[in-house]
Parts: sequence; C-alpha cells; structure tokens
Amino acid sequence: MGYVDEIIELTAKKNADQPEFIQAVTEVLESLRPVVDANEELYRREAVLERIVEPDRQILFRVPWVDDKGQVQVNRGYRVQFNNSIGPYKGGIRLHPSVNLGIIKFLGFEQIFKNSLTSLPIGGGKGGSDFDPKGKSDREIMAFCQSFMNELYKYIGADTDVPAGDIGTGAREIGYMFGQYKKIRGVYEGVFTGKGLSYGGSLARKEATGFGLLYLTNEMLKCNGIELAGKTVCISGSGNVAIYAAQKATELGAKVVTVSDSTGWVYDPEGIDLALLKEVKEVKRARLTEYAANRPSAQYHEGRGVWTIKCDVALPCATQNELLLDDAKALVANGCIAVAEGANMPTTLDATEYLKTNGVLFAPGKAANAGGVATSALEMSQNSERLSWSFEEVDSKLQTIMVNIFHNLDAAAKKYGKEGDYVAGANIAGFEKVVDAMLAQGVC
Ligand code: NDP
Ligand code: 2IT
Repeated sequence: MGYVDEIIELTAKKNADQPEFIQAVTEVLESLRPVVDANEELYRREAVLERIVEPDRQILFRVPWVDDKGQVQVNRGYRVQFNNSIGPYKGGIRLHPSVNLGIIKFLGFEQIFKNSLTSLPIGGGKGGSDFDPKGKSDREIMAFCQSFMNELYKYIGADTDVPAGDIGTGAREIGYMFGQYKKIRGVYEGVFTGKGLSYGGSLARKEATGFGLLYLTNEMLKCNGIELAGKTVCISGSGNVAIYAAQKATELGAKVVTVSDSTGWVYDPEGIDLALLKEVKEVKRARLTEYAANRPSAQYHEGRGVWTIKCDVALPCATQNELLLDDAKALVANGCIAVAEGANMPTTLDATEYLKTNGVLFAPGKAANAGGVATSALEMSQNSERLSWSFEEVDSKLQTIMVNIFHNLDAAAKKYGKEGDYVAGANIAGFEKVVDAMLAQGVC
C-alpha cells in the first residue's frame, strides 16, 4: 500500500468517531500524492505524514457559567494546537452546539495549510465550544466568555497561540474574552485578533474574509478569461463572511441574489439589500424572515435551497458540508461556472469531484477564505509595532495576498501536472512550506 493510503487508513482507524476530520485529511492527502510519491523515502523515514495528522496537543476543559435564572450551565471548551512549524498557533474560536473534538480538529488541520498559503508566519490551531450563543443575553455571553478564558488563558499568548473569531464568535465575544485574558494575566498584548478598533483591532479585519474571497474569485475568473462584473452570484450564510462577500461582489459589479441562515433562505432577484441585511444580522441579530418582511422583492423559504437558484458563481459561506452532490448537480445543470468556498469545507468530497469533472472552476476554502486569517496576521504585525494602518493600506495588502495565493496554487498545480486543479494546487503549495520547516527543525 502507498504511503498516502496507509496514513488515510491509519487516520480513519485512530479517529473513527471524527468523520469531518477524516474527510479533511482524506482531501488533503489525496491531492498530495504527486509530492509524496516524489519524496516517499524521506517522508517515510521522517514520519512526515504521521506527524502532520497528529495535533501537537488537544486541550479539553469544562466551562461552567451562570444563566440569567441563576442556573449553573456546563459546556465543553476545546483548543487544538495543531502545528506551529511556521509560526505561533493561529485560528478562530467556534461557538456552536454542533462543536466536538472532530470538528475542531478538522478546522485546525485545514488551518495549517491555509495559514501557510497566506505567506505569513502563522501556524495552525482552532478552538471552540458547544455553547450556543443564540438567544442568550449579553450578560450570559459575557459569563460564558469569561469562564472559557479562565481556563484557556493558560495556553495562549501573543507569541504562542492567537485565537480569533469563527462561527458564533464575533466582536462582542472577542471583547469579553480579551478583557478576561488581560484581567487574569495583567498584560496588554495582541493575544486575539478581530479585536475592536478601540483596543488594538485592525481596520478591514471584519471585512477581510468576504472581501478576500472575492479578490481571489475575481483573479481566478480573470485568469480563465471571465469577467465577474454582470454575473449572478448565490451566497449561503448571512454571517460575517457572507455579508462582506456579498458587499464586495456587489461592488465588483455582480448581482447577489441569495443568502441563508440555519432556518431558511432568501431569494432576492433584485439583488440583496446590504444595508438591510446588516441591520437584520449585525444590529438586531434577527432571522432572515425579518429581511424578507422589509423587502418586497425578496422571497423567503424555510429549510435549505440556495443552490437550486440559477447562478454563474456560487459562494458557500455558512458551514461544513452544506453543498452536497445533488446541489452540485443542480448548479452544473443551471450553468454555474465557478464555486469558491468562503466557509471551511462546505463542499462534500463527492460534490467537489462532480464540480471539477464538469468543468466548474473550484477554489477550495483554505485558499479562498484565507483573507481573514491573513488580515489577522496583519493585525498581529500592527500590535507588535504598536501602530495601526489605514483601511486602504490593509485592504491593499489583503488584495495582494489573495492574488498571490491564487498564482501560487495555480503554479503548484501546473508544476505537478494538475493544471486547473486548484484543490491540489492549494494543498501542495500549503504543505511544501510546512514540511520544509518541519524537516529543518528536526524531530520535535
Ligand atoms: P457567523 O457565525 O458570522 O455566520 C455563520 C452563518 O452560517 C450564519 O448565517 C449561520 O446561520 C449559518 N450557519 C452556521 N451553522 C450552520 C448550520 N449548521 N446550518 C446552516 N447554517 C449555518 O460565522 P462566519 O461568517 O464567521 O463563518 C462562516 C464560515 O466561514 C465558517 O465555516 C467559518 O469557519 C468560515 N470562516 C470564517 C472566517 C472568519 O474570519 N470569520 C475566516 C475563514 C473562514 P445562523 O445564524 O442561523 O446559525
Ligand atoms: O477559519 C478561519 O480562518 C478563521 N476563522 C479566522 C482565523 C483567524 O485567526 O483569523
């Protein structure tokens, strides 16, 4: 059996109860075959693949907090520090009832290669909790965040591990966590990114993942002789990534006709009204029914269904495994030309394969959504030099980073005879730098 197959099998055996982690490892290792084949003897001796699929450490802890009725609640907290070969662990905190160790491991594993692709010095990590922020009062959110930090503070720091936002963790949660870290440690340092602008946050970090997604998508289309302007775009999700993806797509001349949340989705043939969407989601924290109620052109549907709408470009920006094989078939049947992942692993393996074999340009999340963490690294730089850069400066660095990522993965795909396979290109380009650093640093 080949080395790649052996490690996929080993991973599946050792982590049988972690399907998302097995899926992420399978996707990455499958596409690394040409690189692994070319270096098999060295990689086997150094156990490169065994080491890269095993986190440096996994921290699991109890998070007790008191709700507004005086009842004590208990959640689970996680931080997986996956690989710090090229820099301090870096990755978001996800707060969602579906969170478990396998989900945090898949996200941490993806983060290693994504962070490497940014070309900035950041390693891979991820954390979270099965706490559900929905419907909680601000005081309950604060109580949870403080309790979460009462344990997590031991393991993080500006030069060791720097968390940030993800699903369910936005500016409010980061503020409470940062405040508690500062209180316990007594140091004011850039231990979090995505911070508020009044206490060390970077301009353009809030917009960065969505904007970056469009910068990369635009470059991918351009290099394939296609213009984004005038195209119809379907987006899923209506959170941080989706909102700013919709904004940049609109600014670049495309028309965004869908958004979704966990209860339903909106089809707005006139184009999504961004000011209304922000009011509903960022200010009121309300459901999309509220959007539809205030927008005569919008149709609201319960459940899932954004991928049934005819579009040129599809941008899944909600969560993992939200674009399934049937969705891929519907997109292809409707003439979709490109899919770029704003979320982490939103497309299942069989759906990805179907899109690729049917000629759809496919940009994987670890490249397409890397603008968020890249701008987090720019926030770390600003914190270290105790300066803050203008919106234009950060945004222009972000654009350069996303364009470079596309060209790097395009070149890596070509180098290994996989022209146009951007999944292979992203995995190979991300992996090469990490392995080089691992080998240089010896067995550790
Ligand atoms: P938010 O919490 O701001 O928004 C998430 C959106 O996705 C909401 O509309 C939410 O609906 C929907 N959603 C979440 N879980 C589910 C689910 N199980 N089923 C259906 N809909 C769901 O998160 P972000 O926008 O920050 O993150 C979205 C994705 O992008 C995630 O995969 C994240 O890992 C990834 N990402 C985020 C980055 C960032 O900088 N924030 C950077 C790179 C990737 P509802 O509100 O109803 O739950
Ligand atoms: O998935 C991701 O890249 C993020 N949630 C952002 C991580 C970060 O450290 O900014």
